[in-house]
Amino acid sequence: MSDASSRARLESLREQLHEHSHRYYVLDEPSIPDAEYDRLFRELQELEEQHPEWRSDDSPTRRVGGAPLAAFSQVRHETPMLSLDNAFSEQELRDFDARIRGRLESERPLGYVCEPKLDGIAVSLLYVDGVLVRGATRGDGQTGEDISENVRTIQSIPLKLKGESWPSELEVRGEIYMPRAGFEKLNTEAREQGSKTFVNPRNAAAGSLRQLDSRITAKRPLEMCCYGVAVAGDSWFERHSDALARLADWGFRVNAEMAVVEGVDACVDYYHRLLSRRDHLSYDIDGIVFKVDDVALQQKLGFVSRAPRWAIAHKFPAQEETTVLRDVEFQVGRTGAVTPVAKLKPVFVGGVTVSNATLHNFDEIDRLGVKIGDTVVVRRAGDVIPQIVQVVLARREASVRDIAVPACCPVCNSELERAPGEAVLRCTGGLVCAAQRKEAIKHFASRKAMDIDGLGDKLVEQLVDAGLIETMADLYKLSLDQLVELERMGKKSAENLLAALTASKDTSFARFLYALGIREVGEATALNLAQHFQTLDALAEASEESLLEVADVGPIVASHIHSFFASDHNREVIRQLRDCGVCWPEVVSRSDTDQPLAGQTWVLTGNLESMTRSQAKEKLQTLGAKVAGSVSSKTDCLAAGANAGSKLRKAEELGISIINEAELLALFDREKL
Ligand code: 5U1
Repeated sequence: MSDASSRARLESLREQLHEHSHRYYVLDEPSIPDAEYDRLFRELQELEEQHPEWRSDDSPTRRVGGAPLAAFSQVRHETPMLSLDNAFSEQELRDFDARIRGRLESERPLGYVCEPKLDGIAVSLLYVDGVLVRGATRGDGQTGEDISENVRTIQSIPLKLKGESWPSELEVRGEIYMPRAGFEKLNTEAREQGSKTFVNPRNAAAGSLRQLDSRITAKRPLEMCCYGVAVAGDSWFERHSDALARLADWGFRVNAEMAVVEGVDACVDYYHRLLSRRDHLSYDIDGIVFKVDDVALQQKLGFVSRAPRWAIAHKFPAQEETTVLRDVEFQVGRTGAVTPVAKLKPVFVGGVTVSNATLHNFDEIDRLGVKIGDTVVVRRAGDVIPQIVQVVLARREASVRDIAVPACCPVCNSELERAPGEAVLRCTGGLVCAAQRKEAIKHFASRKAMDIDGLGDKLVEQLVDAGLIETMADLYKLSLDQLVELERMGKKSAENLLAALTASKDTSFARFLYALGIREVGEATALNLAQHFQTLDALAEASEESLLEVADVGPIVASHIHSFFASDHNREVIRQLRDCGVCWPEVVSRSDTDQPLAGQTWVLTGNLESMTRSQAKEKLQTLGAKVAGSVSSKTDCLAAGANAGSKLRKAEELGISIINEAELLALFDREKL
């Protein structure tokens, strides 16, 4: 290739990769497979290696990070990075609105932009002639640190602006944050490797940005959401909401929850709406920022000290609080894992009162260095169970005592063992251990397993404690006379339970396998095993080698499955279950090419009359579909039952295919499911 055509190819590759990154990381709408992206990326890397003179700071190859720096240099912010005043109650928010309307001598309700306040690190990005030239931390608002190398590695930050018309010098402000899922994954890996965990996503984001080696930052799941611009000279925007819309046009991620409202009552409504959804967002927020939308009014209002008069952050209840660790109890799970559970002085955190928190395992206790009597920081965010994330050593008193590792199972006194390389202590009692029996039966009865309506955790404990059941098979031998003897059990409830037990006997092979509670066999693996072996006998006789042929099954899972079926006790329980009438239809074999929905993502919503949602999910999975919980541009089809709500509306907005229950049933019929 001539130099001219190599150069043209290089420019084209850069353009294509910028476009695909934007689609993938900002719009969540990838248009090519990952493998194709990787191929283009490698081609660009090779061209840049052949022509080092063509390397450039705005090339997508810069996202992998570069040589470590000795130190960060200081950056002076031309326009200071302001902070925000806070409102801690609805009244304080109303006072803010009344105050500024008074200053503006306005009787009419003001237009506000409402934005979630992300719990991350505030940064400023400088673009000159559309190219990112500098990224800086907020620092003290006047001077920050130059973290350009690190921000370049964050895929949702454009290295070049999209479109044509932007100010020749543009400063963009926003928050760099770590989504919760990425944070949990990072901490799980750190725990497995015995390295230090981060206290919360904000600290993880800060720690990742503070790296002098940008190759480390490049491996961290960071994102940026933009909330403002600073442009010298002419006024570019009449409204803050226009600025946000332009930022999106130029390729930045702005928060999808952003809304423009009129008046303080609407702000209060927005606050409550988002507070109720806080746990379901994929990132931490610590409140809502309300900003006067009209830029001319913002200018009239001006600033007081270092905060604008035209904006306020209405804070949410804290997700971290301090409390006292009163004691530690040990819970034995279904697989015998002994989990230390912190008993806390009750504390209001993340919107609920928390009195228990997980300590994960004994390595975690060592890592935290926590003792009974310590003051600790508890975090509760999202769907994750409350955790102790830090000890407040400054408040440690002389009376604290060590947490003793139990010498034997706290429930059945069997020996405890620790497998090489595992942080978890396990009870060796197997089904001798009442705790393991109870947990195994709870799992067996649960919704995604045998779905035994009315058989909740408390009732399982009651049945085991009363000596009425020892194994899951015993459930199907219960009589009305036995049940009505139980405390708080009336005749009607007992009859309902017996009917639910009978109904649960008609199941699917995959559900039954999942219900057995074999270690590491989740729903998806159970489905793969059922498809692969088709019969229980074939699976029970399978060698570890043949188990490895199943998708998702590695050596550890294969060994768990093999030893499960090697146990006489387990075989006997399965025999009894089948004798009691547990059965399933024959499994129809489907090769990958035989899966009509392979590669598709489906979402189920609304009430289905002819089957439960989890039955529908299983059938869709059998046909090769991935079944997701929410509608996005990646959804291929929404199956909507009666009374479908927001998911149906979103699918309609996005122009996604929608089918009703009758059409779903027709699909299953056609596919003989
Ligand atoms: N969403 C959002 N967060 N946040 C933080 N907007 C926003 N605006 C800020 C800050 C500090 O400051 C401007 C109002 C100056």
